[in-house]
Amino acid sequence: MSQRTLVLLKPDAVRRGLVGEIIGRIERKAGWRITALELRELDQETLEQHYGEHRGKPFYEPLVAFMASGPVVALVVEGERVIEGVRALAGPTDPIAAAPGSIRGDYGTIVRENLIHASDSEESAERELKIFFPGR
Ligand SMILES: Nc1nc2c(ncn2[C@@H]2O[C@H](COP(=O)(O)OP(=O)(O)O)[C@@H](O)[C@H]2O)c(=O)[nH]1
Ligand SMILES: [Mg+2]
Repeated sequence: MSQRTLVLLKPDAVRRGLVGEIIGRIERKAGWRITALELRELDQETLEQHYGEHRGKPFYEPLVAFMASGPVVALVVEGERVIEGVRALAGPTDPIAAAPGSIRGDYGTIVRENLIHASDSEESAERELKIFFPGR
């Protein structure tokens, strides 16, 4: 089942020079393709749309501030079961709980600064792709 997913390499990944490392892991999965890629700074409106489900939670405001603290790399990745697959490569939200071998497990320690966003379902992917790559 070929799918499309939205991936964001968060400002910590860009600042720490981990973009190549993380994209390399995605590229090496057989048959997956990067079909869009852009370095960009996210404005407040984009972040409010993207993280709308978390509005009101205690981590929401600092999360939005962090995501606006520097450029991110936004990617569209296509391929077999790529939504589930990139989530598996990323690991769970808390990098300390994430298994070694996953991106968050290998490089993260702080829950907020967990390096990567990846759509969590087909519905989320469709919604998020419209926000970041409208008309694609
Ligand atoms: N500080 C803090 N940040 C959180 C917490 N939960 C989530 N976040 C941040 O908010 C992002 C979005 O949360 P969520 O959608 O639940 O996690 P994800 O889908 O694994 O990225 C996470 O990737 C973290 O950067 C939390 O309990 N504390
Ligand atoms: Mg999420």
